[in-house]
Amino acid sequence: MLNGEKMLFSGMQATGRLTIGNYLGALKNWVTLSDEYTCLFCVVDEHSITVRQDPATLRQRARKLLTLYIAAGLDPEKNIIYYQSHVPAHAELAWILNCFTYIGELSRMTQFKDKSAKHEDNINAGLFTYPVLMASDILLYQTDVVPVGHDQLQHLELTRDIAIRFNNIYGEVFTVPEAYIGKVGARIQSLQDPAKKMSKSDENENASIYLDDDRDTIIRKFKRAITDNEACVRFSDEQPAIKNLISIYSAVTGKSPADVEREFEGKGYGEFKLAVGESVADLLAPIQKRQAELLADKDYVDGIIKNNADHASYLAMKTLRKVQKKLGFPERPR
Ligand code: ATP
Ligand code: LTN
Repeated sequence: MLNGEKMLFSGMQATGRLTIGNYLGALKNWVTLSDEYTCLFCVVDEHSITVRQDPATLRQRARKLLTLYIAAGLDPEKNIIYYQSHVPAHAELAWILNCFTYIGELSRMTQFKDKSAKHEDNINAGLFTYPVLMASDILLYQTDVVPVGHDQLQHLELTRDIAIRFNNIYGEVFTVPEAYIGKVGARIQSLQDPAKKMSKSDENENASIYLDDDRDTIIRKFKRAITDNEACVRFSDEQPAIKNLISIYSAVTGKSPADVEREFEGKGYGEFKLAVGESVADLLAPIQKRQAELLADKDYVDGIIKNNADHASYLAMKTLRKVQKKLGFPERPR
C-alpha cells in the first residue's frame, strides 16, 4: 500500500490561525514520519463545532488547513489527506464507542475542563464526548502511531483504554495505538510570556507567530519578544524566554542548542532575535507560496479531496463493518 506497513493517524482542528507551535510541534513531525508509515492526515472539522463557528469561516479555514498540510510537504498522492466530515464512519463509530466510555473518564479530561471554563455559556454534550470522536478517528484505521503535542496525551491514553476494553469483550478488533511526541518543538511557548504555551487562541497577536504572517511581521514580533536579563544567549531554565527562542531556532535550523549558544557567544539579544526571525521567515516563505498556489488551483485540490475521501472511507468501512458484526447488528443482505 502507501508508504509503509504500519498506520499513522493525526489531525488538527480548523479553528483559528495556525502558529509555528502547531507547525514545529506537530506538522513538521508528520512530514518526517510520513516516509515510514501509511498515513492519514485529517482536518477534523467535526471536532471544531464543539465550539460555535461561523459557517463561511469554518469552510474557508478547513480548506486552508488542508492545503497547508500539502504545502508543508505532505504528498497527497502518498498520504491520505481529507476532511473528517467526508467520512461518515467517524461519527458512526463515535456513537458506538460512546457506549464503551464512562462518564467518569470523560469528566477527568483536562481539555474538557479548560474548554468548559472558557465557554461557560455553551457546555454542550459534544464538548464532553470530544475525546470519543478522537478515539474513533484513530481506531477506525487500525492506527499504530499518533504524532501529537504534549497536550493530547490524555486523550490518547483514553483511546487506548477504550480499544483495550472493546478488545477484551469482542476479541482483537482494534490495534492499540501509541503516541509519538517529537524531540524538539513539542512545547513552543508564547513570545510574550514564556510560562504560557504559544496558542492560536491567544488574544495578544504579538505572542504568536502565525503561519500566514509576512516577513516583516515575523521579524517585528521576534524583535518585540520578551527576553531575560542575563544579556547572553544561554539555554537554561533560568532564562525561559531565551530558552524558548533557542528552541525555535534549533527546531527551524536543525542546529543543537549547544551549537546555537556557540554561534551567538559574545553577541547581544538584538542580533540573536533578528537571526531567529529571519530563519522563521525563510522557513515559512516557500510554504506560504505553495499554499497560495494550491488555493488558486481549485480543480487539483478538489480532485485530491475526492480521491482521498474515497480511500479513507474504504479503509474506515472495513473496521466499522467488523465492529457492527461483533456487536450483533444485522448483516445487510447483498
Ligand atoms: P488552542 O490553543 O486554540 O487550543 P492549539 O494551538 O493548541 O489550539 P490544536 O489544534 O489543539 O492547537 O493543536 C494541533 C496540534 O499542534 C496538536 O498536536 C498540539 O499538540 C500541537 N501544538 C499546539 N500548540 C503547540 C505548541 N505551542 N507547541 C508545540 N505543539 C503544539
Ligand atoms: N484533539 C486534537 C485534534 C484531533 C486529533 C485526532 C489528533 C482530533 N482527532 C486524532 C490526533 C489524532 C487537538 O485538539 N489537537
